[in-house]
Amino acid sequence: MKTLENMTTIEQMEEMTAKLKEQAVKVGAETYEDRVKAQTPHCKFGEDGVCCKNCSMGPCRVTPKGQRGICGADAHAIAARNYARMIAAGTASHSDHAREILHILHSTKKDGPYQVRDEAKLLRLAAEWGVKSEGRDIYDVAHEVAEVGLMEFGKPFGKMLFPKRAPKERQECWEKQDLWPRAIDREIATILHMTHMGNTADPEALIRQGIRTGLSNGWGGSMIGTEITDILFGTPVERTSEGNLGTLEKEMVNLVVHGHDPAFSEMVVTATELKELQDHAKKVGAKGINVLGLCCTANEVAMRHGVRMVGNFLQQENVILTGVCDMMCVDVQCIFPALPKLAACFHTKFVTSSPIARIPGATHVEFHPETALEQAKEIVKMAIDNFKNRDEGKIYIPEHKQPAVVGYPCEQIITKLDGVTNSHIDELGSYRPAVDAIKAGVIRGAVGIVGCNNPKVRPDFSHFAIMEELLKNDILIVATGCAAQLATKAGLLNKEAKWACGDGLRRVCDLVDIPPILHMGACVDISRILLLVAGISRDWGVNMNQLPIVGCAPEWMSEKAVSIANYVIGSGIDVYLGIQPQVMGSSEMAGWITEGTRKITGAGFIINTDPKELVKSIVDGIEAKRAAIGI
Ligand code: SF4
Ligand code: MSK
Repeated sequence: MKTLENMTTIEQMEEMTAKLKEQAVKVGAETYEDRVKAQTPHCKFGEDGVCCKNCSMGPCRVTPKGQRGICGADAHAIAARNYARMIAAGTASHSDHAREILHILHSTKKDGPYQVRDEAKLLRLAAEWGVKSEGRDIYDVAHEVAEVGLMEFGKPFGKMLFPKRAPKERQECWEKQDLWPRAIDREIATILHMTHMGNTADPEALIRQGIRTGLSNGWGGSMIGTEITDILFGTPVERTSEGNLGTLEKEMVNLVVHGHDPAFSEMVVTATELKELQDHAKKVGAKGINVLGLCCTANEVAMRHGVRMVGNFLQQENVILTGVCDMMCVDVQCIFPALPKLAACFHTKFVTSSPIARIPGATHVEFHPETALEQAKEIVKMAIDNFKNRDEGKIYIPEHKQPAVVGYPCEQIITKLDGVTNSHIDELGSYRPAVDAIKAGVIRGAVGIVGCNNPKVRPDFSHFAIMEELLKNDILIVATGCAAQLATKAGLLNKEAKWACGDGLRRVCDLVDIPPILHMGACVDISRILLLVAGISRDWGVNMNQLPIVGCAPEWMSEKAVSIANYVIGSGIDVYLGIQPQVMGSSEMAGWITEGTRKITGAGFIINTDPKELVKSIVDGIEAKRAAIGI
């Protein structure tokens, strides 16, 4: 069995970053570390959430001398409004990504650039949404399913469909508390309306609308994004990959796809496999084309193709600093606007592909579904042609890379459990073996570790410290986003990593043949975690808010994360945060997010910026939940 020595430590990752920083200094390039210094200390008003510029009488900020803005809004109203707007923006981002994917489904045709790959999933969704499929062409069904999905954004009457997938108790909570989302765009617009000057100043009302909007993301936009992506590109299955900067190859054309929406990156991956382009790469002197993923696009293409994952959020600049990134092609979200300027210090071609993420200095190739494959071919050719422009004097590729096993959507988890005891009792399958293991205490519980990196804490350190401690305590981890990628980089996302587990979890990993951290995908795939917890609740007969299962975002940074955190607590699952939300200038808001929401949904935030203390509170929280249900 491999041991600690086989993994890549945080210190080794930091050494790698320091060497790449030397590259930056050599070429006179600025990196995020320089900008962090320039921005430190952060504005205290912003950090506390007590500045407002919602109208031009302001900006107003709460100070000992001025306790209210010009309109009379106090710290509580201002912090609550700012927080709600973060939820609206996060929900819009995830959900608009889903809307684009629905349009792709609507454009599918036999022999078209996009086709239906998972027909069974499409037919299940059609049945769930009341779309007739018998005797119909699969593409007619796909188009009608896409139309129903698109209506989830703006239907004028009724309420959203996917929340019906939740257990009965959760649905009753949402009904009773008036949290059942009506339509995604409507919930977002309601927040913007409520927070316009001269409207809501009551934190409770904003907290409630924030949760409802979050739910329209988790049990709406994100879930739609995940389902439709599976229908279009296939539901992922367990497969191997690799991760970290050592996956860049000196002798190959390195093409990095970065962002979130897999529609274009899927086509880029397809194009790199074409013989004509492989031959072209050889003609320019390369051994082939090495396509790699960054951030959540990496998770998407790794899960479906085994494409290697070059890094997570705070590694995006490092990739260019190696001097061997021939092209970085981005879609949407989490892309530093600093990248084109950095790319210009090297030979890297930086290409944007979406009207949603336009960045000065980039080459813009606007992606259209009808011509996607042709455009992808053009992009890959551009990357190949850039291979010759590398500057030998600017190359440094860190050696670190780790093998990983990825691709555990709910369906794959059930299949793995079926391998132990045949528990496939109905079409949905069952999590009973997992429930039995938790009940018996072999596994104490489970934690979904998700989210970004944030330079406010030592990058990746919190993820790692928390993962290491949870595994030791026999707590299974499911991971998505950049947290999953830290696990990849460290070497925790492979089956040999069972050395890191306590005896109980190690036995389960052996028996089920899984790594101790299950890679469930990208940020939108946190919706898979919701369905996993809902399924366990159904099979166990214990409410979601009583299960020894919690969420954790140790290094979160984005507005999407605030939306996610709200749909997770809206689903009755506690969320442990390693970064403070920007509301602490209001004692009322601090109380609402940690305690107040418990009266509404049965869950809240636990915040601690010290990873050691945070993980202790997670373990204690799981044990307290076990005790409360008598196990
Ligand atoms: Fe100031 Fe009120 Fe305008 Fe905000 S809405 S900027 S607190 S006057
Ligand atoms: S990419 S949202 S930095 S997880 Fe999804 Fe990573 Fe956070 Fe972006």
